[in-house]
Amino acid sequence: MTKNPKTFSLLSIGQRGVGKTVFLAGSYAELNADKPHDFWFDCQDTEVQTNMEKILSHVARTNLYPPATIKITSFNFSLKRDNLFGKKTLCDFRWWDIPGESCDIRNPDFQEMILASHGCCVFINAHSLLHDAEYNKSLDEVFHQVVAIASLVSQHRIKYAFAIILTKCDLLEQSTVTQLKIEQSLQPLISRLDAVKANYQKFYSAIPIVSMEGVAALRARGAAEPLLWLLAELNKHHHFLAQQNLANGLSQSLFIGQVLSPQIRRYILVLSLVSVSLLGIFSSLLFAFGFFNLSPEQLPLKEQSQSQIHKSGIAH
Ligand SMILES: Nc1nc2c(ncn2[C@@H]2O[C@H](COP(=O)(O)OP(=O)(O)O)[C@@H](O)[C@H]2O)c(=O)[nH]1
Ligand SMILES: [Mg+2]
Repeated sequence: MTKNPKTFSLLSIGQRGVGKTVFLAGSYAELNADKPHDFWFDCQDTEVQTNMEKILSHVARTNLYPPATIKITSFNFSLKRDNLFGKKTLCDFRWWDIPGESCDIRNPDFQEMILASHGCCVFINAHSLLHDAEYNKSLDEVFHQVVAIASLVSQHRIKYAFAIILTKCDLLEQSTVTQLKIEQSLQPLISRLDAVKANYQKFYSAIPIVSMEGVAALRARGAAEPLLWLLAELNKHHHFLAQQNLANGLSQSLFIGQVLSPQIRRYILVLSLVSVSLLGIFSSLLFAFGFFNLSPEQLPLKEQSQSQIHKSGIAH
């Protein structure tokens, strides 16, 4: 057993219905499947565990996705690993599923959550991204929030990681053209993340319901990949730093040795968001005039494979 495994807080950003609960249930189902697995999640909270089991049995019974009424608002896990010497806790993590409407940077609770976090899952509905103009408009706000956090992180050299999770990819036709369209739609976010050298990775999530021998289940192959990647990144970077979240990273970089009051920390956060929004408007204009258009050869086609996760910190 590892003494004092690290605890990471993960923020999730994404509107209601984007697929956060299904993603969590899929990740849980994948890592807790019957077959022996290198890693698995242990719930520290019996209520959460009951809800997870409720979701999975709902799928098995009805062949349908869980209703929105089964909510997982906070999820405390331990990531465990089996090796020759027995079971080992690699790290603990706290996940907050924030309702879409609360993901507003003017909301003080949301500001506190951002400041207490070590990493972030950004959920984007891939199907709506390609087929729904209204959804695309609403994504501007999400992009601004993510870029604002990334700018703050980069200005203050705080270790932080973003998993950008494109949900419902099983609803899309699998083709290079589809992938190019996704890449193109995400370009306003990606180019700004690149500009501030953010540590991010894109993941294509597909968690359909499939029936095998008459029993329905979430097909969750690869579902846990984003969480494993995030935790591997955080584990790697926070090796020598005890529990550095965004808030104490800010305090350290701005006022060495001084503790920032919550109001000042929030003020810095809001200030950063406002400046990023202005920049966002400016870059949207550049897009509108075609300055950033990519040719197909410039677009990355392959994303990180599972094997890279094992090469990174967590597999050790
Ligand atoms: N086909 C498909 N549908 C999905 C997937 N993930 C979510 N959905 C659909 O999206 C709905 C909302 O998902 P949910 O996880 O409850 O959204 P949340 O509000 O972000 O927690 C579900 O009821 C499903 O109908 C997926 O991977 N594939
Ligand atoms: Mg939900």
